[in-house]
Amino acid sequence: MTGKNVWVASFAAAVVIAIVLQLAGSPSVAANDQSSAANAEVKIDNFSFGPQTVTVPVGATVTWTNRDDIPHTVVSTDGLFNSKVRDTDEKFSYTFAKAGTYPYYCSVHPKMTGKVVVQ
Ligand SMILES: [Cu+2]
Repeated sequence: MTGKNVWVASFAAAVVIAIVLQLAGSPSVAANDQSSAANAEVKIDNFSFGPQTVTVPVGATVTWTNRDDIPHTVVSTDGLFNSKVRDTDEKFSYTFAKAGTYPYYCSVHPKMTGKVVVQ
């Protein structure tokens, strides 16, 4: 073996060791990405809000999307928010700044009800 070949061989060995150490030393990159769970999505489909109750932290934004083929609204029972009529695939969002329980309904179909719990 020439000196150059020894150097190449040891360099290659070092690269292999580095790769093995890196694979062994990175157990899970996605282990602590809890912050992305703050906001919530509610789907409107088949004359119902789903999930019917969503629980979010203070400051979270809830987005409703109308997946039904008829128009619906999202209206707070307490008057806090009031969407315009949402046609198919249209969205409505509201950001909840205070803790509490916020019931809502669809003003076109008042039997459609849901709840946002902010804590
Ligand atoms: Cu409706």
